[in-house]
Amino acid sequence: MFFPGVLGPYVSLRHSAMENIAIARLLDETAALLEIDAADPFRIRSYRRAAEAVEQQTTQLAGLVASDPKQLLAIPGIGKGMAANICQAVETGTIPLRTELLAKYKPTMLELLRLPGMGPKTVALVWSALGVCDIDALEAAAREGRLAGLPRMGEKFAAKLLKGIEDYRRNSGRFRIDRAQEQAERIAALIRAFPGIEEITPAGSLRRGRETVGDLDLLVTGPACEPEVVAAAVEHVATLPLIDKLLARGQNKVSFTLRDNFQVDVRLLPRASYGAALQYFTGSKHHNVALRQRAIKRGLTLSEYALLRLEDNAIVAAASEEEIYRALDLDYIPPELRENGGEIEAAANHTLPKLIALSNICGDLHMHTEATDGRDTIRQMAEAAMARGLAYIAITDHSKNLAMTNGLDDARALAHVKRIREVDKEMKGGIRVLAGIEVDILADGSLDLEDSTLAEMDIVIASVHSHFNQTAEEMTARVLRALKNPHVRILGHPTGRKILSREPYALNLEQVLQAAAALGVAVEHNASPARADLSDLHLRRAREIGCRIVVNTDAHSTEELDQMRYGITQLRRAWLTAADVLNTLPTAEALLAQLRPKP
Ligand code: DGT
Ligand code: CA
Ligand code: CA
Ligand code: ZN
Repeated sequence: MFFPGVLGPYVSLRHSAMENIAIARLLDETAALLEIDAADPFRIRSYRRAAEAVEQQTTQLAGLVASDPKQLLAIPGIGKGMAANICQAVETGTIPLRTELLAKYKPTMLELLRLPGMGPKTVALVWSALGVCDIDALEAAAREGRLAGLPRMGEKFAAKLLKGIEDYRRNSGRFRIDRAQEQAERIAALIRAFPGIEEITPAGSLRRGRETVGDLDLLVTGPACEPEVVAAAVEHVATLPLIDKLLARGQNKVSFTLRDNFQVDVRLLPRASYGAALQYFTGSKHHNVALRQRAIKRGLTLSEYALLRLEDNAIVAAASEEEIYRALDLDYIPPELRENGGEIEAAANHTLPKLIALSNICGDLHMHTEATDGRDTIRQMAEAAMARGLAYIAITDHSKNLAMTNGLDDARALAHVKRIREVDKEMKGGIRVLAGIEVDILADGSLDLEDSTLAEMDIVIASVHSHFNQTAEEMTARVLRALKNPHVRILGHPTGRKILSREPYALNLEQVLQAAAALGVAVEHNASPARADLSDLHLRRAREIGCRIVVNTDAHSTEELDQMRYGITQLRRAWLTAADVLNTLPTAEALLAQLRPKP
């Protein structure tokens, strides 16, 4: 059974031609092979984007290819070249570029790029020298000492790689919050096509703002409770075009996976019990256990359907979370706090903090431009930040030690400051553009640029980008030495971790935070979902110690300025308020006055 207007007449093609999901898989595989081939990132992205656009289509593209291929161009993200690729895919079962690249590489090699120390060149090398093309084979080669014969792949490299493989395996099956968020938005857009849907809300770990998400829980509600309508809605969800494998399908629940094995659980609920369901499925499990115990003490029982009175099963609250918390004599607890970390006690005592919100942020002090590894110009970054309502930004490109980013030497850094000051004038007060630098902390803790250069900057962020293998003593001494340089005003991404791909470097963070607080150096929370550096616990500790805290996007393009939202989520998980974060101050002057004074 299917519904006219939802799946339309193309359903019949499913048996005779290539499905959208298969076309998407070919495009995505081509993107993977291009990545191994170290191709232009924009080209790689165009294939990825095309794959996403294709799998999102509700009409089967094979039909269009047969009848009117020009219509492919109407799909956002599909240009002439991509349309030709889609036609080839439908007609021949492959894409010429993919075939060409498959002569050199295997798609499984993409996974190897996720491991520490494995760039495209190294991946290509272990393939050509040892025939290694997947993680199991690479692990065996490292264990058996077979990597030792290859350049720059000695014992130390093998040990680090084996540790990296272990971390990777432990993390696999989890997805970064930004990926989960993007998938949630795409799926919600498709579900919304069904008439009568009112709300689609992510629950679970995504709603709580965890750094990674195991599976996506989506709650869907509408006014109708008639069984036929619910059944039709379930059918709509169970036949969404981007479903790879349908795992389960019940009366009001559909579970499936996407192409990358990401699992999605969709639950359809009547409006009357939406609040109870949202509360239940947002979790966390530990928060819910504690909440249920509180209910029982009050003669109530809490389930995913309602908060009921035990004695007569009368409904006390069900439609909204607010009324459920209120009925339990609690202030409303924001999802980010629901980890059973003292939030229930605080809600009972009316001492929950007023958490920071995105709208409190007035500035962003860490971003890159085309001068180094960013994509856009100073002017474009300034305009984009202004459009997002910011009052000030700092342009902070890399220094020369990061050669692969085309980092700035002293002369280029000074010329860059000049250009930043020009753009600041061009913006005519619409937004303040501060001159800054993200200067590398070298292996010995000295900085990568002359003090006289740093003296020209409004904002100096010092960051570690190399020699991650130092011992905790070396690394701690290194960072402490950098903080002592009086020009340093912010410590960038303090632990160096990358979510799901790189552990923090060995570092006595407690000592570093203490020193930063004493010296008046602000510590950054890096909002990039790839970093989320500091963690929520570290941020709580930083506040306790009395560190000044800033939250920055580290944007490498105008769009990445939107990453601020993930940073705010993390700050909220750390119980921080607007007053705890410096770049909530309304003007650049107010902010600069709170940073370590310039020497
Ligand atoms: P994840 O998916 O590993 O990132 O973490 P969550 O928190 O999204 O966990 P998930 O998807 O297993 O379940 C979503 C929420 O549903 C969870 O936070 C609390 C609630 N829940 C699910 N199963 C149970 C259960 O067996 N007991 C309790 N108390 N709550 C549950
Ligand atoms: Ca989940
Ligand atoms: Ca789940
Ligand atoms: Zn950095």
